Amino acid sequence: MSLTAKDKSTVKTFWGKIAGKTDELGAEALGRMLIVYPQTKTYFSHWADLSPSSAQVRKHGKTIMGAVTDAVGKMDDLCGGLASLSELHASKLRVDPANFKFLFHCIMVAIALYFPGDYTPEVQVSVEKFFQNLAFALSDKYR
Ligand code: HNI
Repeated sequence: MSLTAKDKSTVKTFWGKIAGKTDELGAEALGRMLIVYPQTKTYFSHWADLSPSSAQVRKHGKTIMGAVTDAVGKMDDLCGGLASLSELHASKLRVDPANFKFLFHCIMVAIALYFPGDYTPEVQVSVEKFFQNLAFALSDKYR
């Protein structure tokens, strides 16, 4: 399902609202993913501590949300814009793309917890479509 002009503007406006909190949202989301979907821990077995308060988890959560924010600016060509990140996850990190939706689910839970008033059903529809397109783009180089 491709993003309409309305979806793009809704996501951009919403991202503007949450801009000051994206580091925290990323940390919350990654910490949750590692607990709620424990099979995802295998990819981070080289880290000393996988608990939500761990410095590595918090730092990487921030990195991931930084990449998501970057993707908000690339909504007109997500596959092109995320090609090298997709290549990295496919060839080097070898992350099963099924895991992308687990992380996106946790990011949405974090957003709903931190921004209950702003995360209306209308915003959720567009954000979910954006994440579906993002997961598709991140899976593009798996071949
Ligand atoms: Ni992901 C590294 C972005 C989902 C496992 N990941 C990165 C980096 C970015 C990134 C950015 C840093 C790249 C670099 O060093 O150049 N990852 C994203 C995004 C998503 C995502 C935008 C989707 C929302 N990654 C996932 C998922 C897993 C995952 C779902 C596994 C369950 N990523 C990794 C691992 C690394 C990684 C492992 C390397 C981490 C490290 O530091 O060792």
